[in-house]
Amino acid sequence: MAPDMRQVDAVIRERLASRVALINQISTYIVSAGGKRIRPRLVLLFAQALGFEGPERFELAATVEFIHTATLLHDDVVDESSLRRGRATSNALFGNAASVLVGDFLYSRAFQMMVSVNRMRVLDVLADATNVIAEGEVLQLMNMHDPDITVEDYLRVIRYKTAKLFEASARLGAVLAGADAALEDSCAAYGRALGTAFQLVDDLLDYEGNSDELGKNVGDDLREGKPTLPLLIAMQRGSESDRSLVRAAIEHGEVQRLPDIIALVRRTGALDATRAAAADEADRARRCIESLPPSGAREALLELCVRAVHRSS
Ligand code: GRG
Repeated sequence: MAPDMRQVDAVIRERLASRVALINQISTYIVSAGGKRIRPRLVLLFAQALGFEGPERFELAATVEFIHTATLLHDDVVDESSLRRGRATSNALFGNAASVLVGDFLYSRAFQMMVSVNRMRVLDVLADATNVIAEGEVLQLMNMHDPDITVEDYLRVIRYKTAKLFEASARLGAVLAGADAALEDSCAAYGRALGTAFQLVDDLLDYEGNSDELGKNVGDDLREGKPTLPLLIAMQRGSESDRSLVRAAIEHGEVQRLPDIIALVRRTGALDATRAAAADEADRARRCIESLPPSGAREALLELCVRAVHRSS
């Protein structure tokens, strides 16, 4: 994929340009820090798997990366995060106002780019996706500091805030290739399941991971009182005193209890159970693309299912 990803990077660089110096400075800062570029890969791989080779694939791959980057800029402000992609966050360096506004620039530039592709279905998919992502963030805000949310409530948040953009990216590859509705839906279902697996692992790495490898601070979810699956499972499986510990940590964001909570999510098998849930989602994703014709792109999509579950960054 390397040559294709270079083309995407070229579109990203070209489309970052603004007449306003601070926009160039901040957007280049965050984009040049890299990132895994998973969402653009999904656009390219589905387009390729279904035989589409037009240049619109690069434009849309860059578009979903811009939307992703805009959400990261906004999310780091909302979460008051200080580390992202191994560097100080944009909000830590340039302030909240500049970060939010440059996020707005990237988000609206993404809309200019999707319009340039001149297909109503593309607008439909991305307008819907960005709206759902915003709903996911607001739902998450409503769940903050609430230890009584259900696993279904949690899954709804991650399907909206994370899996939706994976779903849209996969669907766009199919849209470009002119796939029929059933095939488009299978590609989208792959993206949704992969994105869910990806966020489940994100949430377990917040307890199990290493800040250097992850490029962001571990323990941030606990500091914010986010009731993620490892904590929900630890409460289900733990003793009365374990439950009290987790409830208090979620209610008050008690990050000083992080070592105890890490020990607890390990001892109760909550981290293993979260990874098993991610593996189930990855299996679901795999099944969605079984009927695609064999190709290098299909192999790469299958490989992504393995990597989403076993990643450490
Ligand atoms: C601007 C549409 C819009 C919405 C704003 C703040 C917000 C509403 C949404 C945030 C959604 C969000 C950040 C979800 C988490 C997604 C996630 C797992 C991010 C990390 O993705 P990686 O690991 O990042 O792919 P890299 O750095 O590799 O690109």
